[in-house]
Amino acid sequence: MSEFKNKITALRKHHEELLNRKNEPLAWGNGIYEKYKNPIITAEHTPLEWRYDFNEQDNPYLMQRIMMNATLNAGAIKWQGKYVLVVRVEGADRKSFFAVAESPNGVDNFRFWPEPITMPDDVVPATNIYDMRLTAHEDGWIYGVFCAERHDDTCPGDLSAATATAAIARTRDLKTWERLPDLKSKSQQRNVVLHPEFVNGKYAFYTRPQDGFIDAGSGGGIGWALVDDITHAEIVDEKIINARHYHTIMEVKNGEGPHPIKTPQGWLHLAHGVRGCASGLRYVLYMYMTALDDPTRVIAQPGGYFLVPEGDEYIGDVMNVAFSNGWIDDEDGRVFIYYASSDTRLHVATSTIDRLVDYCMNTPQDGLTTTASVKTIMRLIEKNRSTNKE
Ligand code: BGC
Ligand code: BMA
Repeated sequence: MSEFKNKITALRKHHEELLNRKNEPLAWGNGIYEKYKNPIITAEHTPLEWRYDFNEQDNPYLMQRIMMNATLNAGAIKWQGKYVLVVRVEGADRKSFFAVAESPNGVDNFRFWPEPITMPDDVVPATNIYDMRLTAHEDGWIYGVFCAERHDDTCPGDLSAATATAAIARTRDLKTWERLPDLKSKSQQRNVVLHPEFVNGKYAFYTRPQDGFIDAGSGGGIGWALVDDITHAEIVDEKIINARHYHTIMEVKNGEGPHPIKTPQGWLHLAHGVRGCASGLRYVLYMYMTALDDPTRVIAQPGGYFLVPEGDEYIGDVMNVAFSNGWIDDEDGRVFIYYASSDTRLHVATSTIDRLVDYCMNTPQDGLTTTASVKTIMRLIEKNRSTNKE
């Protein structure tokens, strides 16, 4: 065999080993969920056909012709018995695109489908698209709501001026997507999520109004809006359902993660919170619950964060970021939480509906001051004192 062929064989073997690598839960977590030893999808998981030209004449050095930079912020869905992610893949050119990867068990053996998604453009094409939330809606379609980013041409001199808009597409097979007009809104929008059920006969969106491209500013928090016609979606009335507070993990920004999971006790929500610090922004995940009869009424708000970057997770393109826009609630009550670390790679954490509801209902709320936090700790110490006496 030629040297070139040998190189290809070795490359494919190395890639297969990565794809087939077993994952295992880490011991000694917080009891709320298990994190895992390996990330589930990295840029190295992307198919070799996307990156290498395998023609010896054209690529004698067997170079990567197209490099992949990161795999992050995936939408998730259980689909035909498989754990399926619509991954945000980012190339070396900083353009994100969507690609489907599936696993037989949700924690390892993720494999990309052979081709990335070709997402049709809206009337005004976007420069970049990312962070898809998947919703199998009761109307029968699977929707993907994602951020479409364009240069802000009202600032011609500023190359970094941009606008964020919620884009909407739908599919029945995750392969062919029908693009609907972008969500019309008075403000810019990122982190928009479609609720899976009709509410008062209307489509319901979690929103995140923002003053500018980066700044949530007076946007207030996670919003909610009802929409009559998904094919011409427009926010008319928007109310804030999960507000931000001073000196919390979500002082600067927050945003809905994936759509909430329905449980007998209420809707379970996963969201991200952002605070500023000397080293930049810190993105962490938090949870809350809302009432079954009114998904906008918060019934539980555990204080502080739920999941943060740890160890190697801190390091990456955008340091100190844990971000999630996908989870799967399985038939047996298990929950697979897909999160990305530092905008670089994807991980899974596993829990159950029962544990997550317990976490939401029984974790003390944030009292918003040191005095309140110490009181909360003292109450637990007292409780343990009397328990230990029994
Ligand atoms: C990036 C996103 C980021 C956003 C706001 C975009 O250009 O692609 O990952 O969330 O800017 O910082
Ligand atoms: C946000 C998100 C994500 C990203 C995060 C950190 O605004 O929409 O795309 O993970 O910033 O860069």
